[in-house]
Amino acid sequence: MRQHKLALCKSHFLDWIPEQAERAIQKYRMFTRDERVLVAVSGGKDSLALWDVLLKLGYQADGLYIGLGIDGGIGYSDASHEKIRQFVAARPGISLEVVDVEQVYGASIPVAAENTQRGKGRPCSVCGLTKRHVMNRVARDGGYAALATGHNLDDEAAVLFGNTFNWQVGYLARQGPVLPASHEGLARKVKPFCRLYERETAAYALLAGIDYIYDECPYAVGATSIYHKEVLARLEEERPGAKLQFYLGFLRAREAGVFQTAQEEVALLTCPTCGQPTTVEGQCAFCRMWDQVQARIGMVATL
Ligand code: Q46
Ligand code: ZN
Repeated sequence: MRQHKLALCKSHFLDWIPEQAERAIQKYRMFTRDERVLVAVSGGKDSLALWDVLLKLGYQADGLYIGLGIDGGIGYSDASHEKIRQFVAARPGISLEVVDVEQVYGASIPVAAENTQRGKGRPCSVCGLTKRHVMNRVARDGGYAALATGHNLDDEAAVLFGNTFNWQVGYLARQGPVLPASHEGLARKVKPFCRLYERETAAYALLAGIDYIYDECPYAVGATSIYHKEVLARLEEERPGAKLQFYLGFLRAREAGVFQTAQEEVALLTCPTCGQPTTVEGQCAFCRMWDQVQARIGMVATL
């Protein structure tokens, strides 16, 4: 790990990653051992490594898998789900909740995207909105204090780069390792791996014997975040530690209140249908979108 001028053997590395995660959990006050944490798992290395680490550290961590119904020619969702099943089977006693979007809402993500304005040929917006809603709902209904995602430093630095490049000060004000609960009953959102490089979480998964899906979601191809990651990788190549410095420097500036003026208080209302927060009067974006999808699909079915 050139950025830390540190080289570890397998057994020390397997201790070092949980130590780093523990330090982040403590430093940013993410959750305690008395609280229940819901880990959103996708079948990829980061989220499965995170779940493994939290269990090893003795946290009360349950998993949530959201079946998106994405095939993309590689059976992406089925393959991801299979990796998670294997992970759970190898750890008796752990708990996983599965929400299949098609079963619950009547259409897979790609089909929903084709049937709404929001999709416009790319399902990511529909997908993001749906995942956020489901994660909030399961965390709220299950009484979880925190919702943990496997975002790593590369993810966070890429988002930060995008937000800075476009001077999205409102987003900058909200970006961080912990997003406090914005609404009654909602869980805070936390990212215990936010200071770990992607290659470190990948190495951890490999060394810990965690089998994960190597393929990215087929719809991720061409995303601007991937382009931003490439730009940052070039910086990192020449200056080891550049990404970490960029992100930690931002967190310090944020802590010092640099973005405080941008933190305008948006009045949050409650969606009358699902009870989740929304900034608009009436139904939230999630409920409006799925009403539209279900109406369209229903129309097609009756033709
Ligand atoms: S899963 Fe969903 Fe991502 Fe696939 S459809 Fe797009 S948003 S790329 S994290
Ligand atoms: Zn709603």
